[in-house]
Amino acid sequence: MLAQMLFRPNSGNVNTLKDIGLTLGVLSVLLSSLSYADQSNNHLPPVRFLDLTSEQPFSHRYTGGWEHFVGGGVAAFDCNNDAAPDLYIAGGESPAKLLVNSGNKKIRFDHKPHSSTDLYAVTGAYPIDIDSDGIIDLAVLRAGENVLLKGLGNCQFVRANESWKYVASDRWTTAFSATWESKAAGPTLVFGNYVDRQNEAGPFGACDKHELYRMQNRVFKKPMLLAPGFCTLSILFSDWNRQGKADLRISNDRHYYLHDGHDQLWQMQDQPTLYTETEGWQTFKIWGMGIASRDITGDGLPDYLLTSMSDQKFQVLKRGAQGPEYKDEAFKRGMIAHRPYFGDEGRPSTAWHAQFGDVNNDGTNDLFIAKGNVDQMPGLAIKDPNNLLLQDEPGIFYEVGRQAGIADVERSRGAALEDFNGDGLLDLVVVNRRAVFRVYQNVSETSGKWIGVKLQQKGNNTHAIGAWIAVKRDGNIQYREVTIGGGHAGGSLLPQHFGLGHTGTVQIQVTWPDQTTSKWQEFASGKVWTILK
Ligand SMILES: [Ca+2]
Ligand SMILES: [Ca+2]
Ligand SMILES: [Ca+2]
Ligand SMILES: [Ca+2]
Repeated sequence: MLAQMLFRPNSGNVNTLKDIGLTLGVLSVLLSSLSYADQSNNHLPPVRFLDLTSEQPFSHRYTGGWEHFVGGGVAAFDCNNDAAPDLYIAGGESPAKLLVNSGNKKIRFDHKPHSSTDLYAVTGAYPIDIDSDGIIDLAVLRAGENVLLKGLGNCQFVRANESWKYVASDRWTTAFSATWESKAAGPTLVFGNYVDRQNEAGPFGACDKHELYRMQNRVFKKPMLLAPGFCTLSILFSDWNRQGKADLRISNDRHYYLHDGHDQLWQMQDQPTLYTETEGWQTFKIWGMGIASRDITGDGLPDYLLTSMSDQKFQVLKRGAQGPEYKDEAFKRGMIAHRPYFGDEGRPSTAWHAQFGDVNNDGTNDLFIAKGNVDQMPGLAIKDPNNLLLQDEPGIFYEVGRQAGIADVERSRGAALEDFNGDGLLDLVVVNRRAVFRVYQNVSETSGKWIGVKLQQKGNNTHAIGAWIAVKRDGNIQYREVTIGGGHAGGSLLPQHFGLGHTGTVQIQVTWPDQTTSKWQEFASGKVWTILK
């Protein structure tokens, strides 16, 4: 099956640091001696965001004690089918909020209160059409019982734990991902859990197990436990080697697993098993907080940005690897983002949600990273600005957060980088712990073109999760896997946005979850297209 991994040659990038074999510790020391101040790069097009927080008719904070030091996710999706993305935001000890997009050219959200959605103890949420009726539902993660909300249309939801026979536990859930293991079945859901709240010897060394739910006859069977758990804050089903099915990547927080844990990759089968070092999976320990996935290297395989304290990791599959053998390219690509790029005495950063997207529509993916202290950890930056890393042509990223106007220094957690006003420019919302939820409109004056792609298929898996979209322009192809999961405690289920530079017409090919491949078809830029299977 790994024969498929012989992909296009343009992944033949120079290997610098990985060949030197630097350890993380040595790398950190090396980095601290480098200047990491404003790396302004004049030849990149200017990117500017307008902070519209004070103009919103609501205010929201993610609050609470130590069970809400983590979490604070946001789900972005369209709950009333008007093509304007709506939001569901975690509140911790404050109620979660459903926000309906009521803006026009200017972004605006209105809180839609309802007892089914104004839930307490919510850490995050992910949009997913669980029952394949074409209306998006929500998986709501909580410190305590998780809740599945069935979408009824017109932004109305009803609790569906009982009707779908989803038997939730009392665990502290902080991560979620979903895949369709076959077209015939419903979704497979995995809830990633953090510290075991019932373990009196905890919290250190007391990581909880994860729960995997499969469907049969349109209801969920009793969950299978995935163990050992190592205190995860992000999980993602992703087809890492294009074998035609997703495996489950788990990023774990070494702060609580202490010595025995590491990041994990579960091979999905009836009884999932962990990939081992003999199969190529090189274990490593980070303060794993979030996962952002995208093909940055252009080889048609997903790369993974893992957020952490101090250095981020950027995992790229080794060329010719016979298993899940990754090298780290965060340093050489400028994605380390290990400490604040201004202020705060240079203490290390704490990074949470991360998301790739082309904020200037020049045809290359850029990267947003939410930053913020856990609460009062003195060894880490207290005023920790969020990052916006612009990608230059050779796959190198430059910090422009401050110039772009998104350098909030509050304790940021979840975020969504999506086009909230339909003008083709990716906007940004950010959930902050003990500080106000931020809404930013992208007002960059860029001439770059864009296209939106929405996949739709009949039967189960209406949003074609697991599909790959290829967008070709000027001989260059961008590849995109459609997934549910990753981020930090929240994700989007919206049309896929592609920046196109100056190209007005592109060709698109879809590899559907059943691995059938569509013909290349031509599409005009400047709008969202729905591609049906
Ligand atoms: Ca809407
Ligand atoms: Ca549904
Ligand atoms: Ca870009
Ligand atoms: Ca926009």
